[in-house]
Amino acid sequence: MSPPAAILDVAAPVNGNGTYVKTDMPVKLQAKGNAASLADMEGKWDAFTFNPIRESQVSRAMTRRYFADLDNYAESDIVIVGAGSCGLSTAYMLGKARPDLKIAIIEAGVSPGGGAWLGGQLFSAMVMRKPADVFLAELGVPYDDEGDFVVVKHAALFTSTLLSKVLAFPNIKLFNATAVEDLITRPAPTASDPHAVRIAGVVTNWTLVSMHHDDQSCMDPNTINAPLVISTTGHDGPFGAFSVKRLVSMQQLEKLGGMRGLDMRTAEDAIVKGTREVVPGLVVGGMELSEVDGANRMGPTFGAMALSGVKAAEEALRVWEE
Ligand code: 48N
Repeated sequence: MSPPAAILDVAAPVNGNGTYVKTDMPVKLQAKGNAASLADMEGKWDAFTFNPIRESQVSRAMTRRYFADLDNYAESDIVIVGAGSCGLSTAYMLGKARPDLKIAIIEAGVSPGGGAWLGGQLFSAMVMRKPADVFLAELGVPYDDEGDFVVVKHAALFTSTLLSKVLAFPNIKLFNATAVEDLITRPAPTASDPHAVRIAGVVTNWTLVSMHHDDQSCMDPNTINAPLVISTTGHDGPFGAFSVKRLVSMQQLEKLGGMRGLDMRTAEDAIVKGTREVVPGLVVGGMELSEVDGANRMGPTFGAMALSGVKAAEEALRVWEE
């Protein structure tokens, strides 16, 4: 079969209702609006070509958006620190409840999701104890019902579904590969503590920069002002329990509670029930909270992360509406 004629530089024919009209003329795949179907590529790869581009267009397409977001979210309504299962669950609940609020998520890792890409060790399935199945149903994540608990066939199915829904909210911006390396504070003296503060935002830097302050000097950070910060930075990893440890080092908390040994039945109730505003302007949820109250850890079960996120969002809106 002779190769089809070179792709003609014509727009794909579109009929009156905007759908592609299939022709036997090989057409260049145009941008959105009159894109040909995938079927039009079948068997025509020899003549296939992408639309033209100049490298600077790619650079500008990325940088214009990123710097517009940095400008827009420099003043955020709520900042969520940590895009693990708790932080993402919090973001989902807030994004759904308050589309009017500007919500910035700061995630130190390049890939958000924290510890929720595997069920435990290197096993894929994710266990959630009831009633956390209600959150899975809200997201439309299928699971096997095992009575008192449910099992998602792969943890990545939960995390990717949750992440995609969070990122789809127009009022939520994820800044990944970006670490919170300090908290913005304002004096908020009380009768018992003249040095008490209110949290008023976060101090950020590229994560790789944050990890090299010991061997490179004067790499100053950026900032995001926000009247409310929700910290869900987990209990492990290079920055684990970040905000709680920073509160201790700035004498806003007396000491770390110290996460206790594994006890699923104790840990999950404690984390969900304990999710709260720990100091004015800072709500702590997920496993970071175990470093406040000394809660047990629960190991490879994630219902508490999801429902701590649900409660963190509720706490945040309570504080917001005070
Ligand atoms: O998944 P994590 O670590 O935290 P959670 O609380 O969302 O979920 C915890 C859960 O995965 C468990 O640990 C399970 C249930 N096991 C319990 C157990 O007993 O072992 O996510 C925290 C996220 C991570 O993605 C970090 O990269 C990020 O927070 N992070 C930060 N992001 C920005 N700035 C920081 N300073 C920072 N610190 C951590």
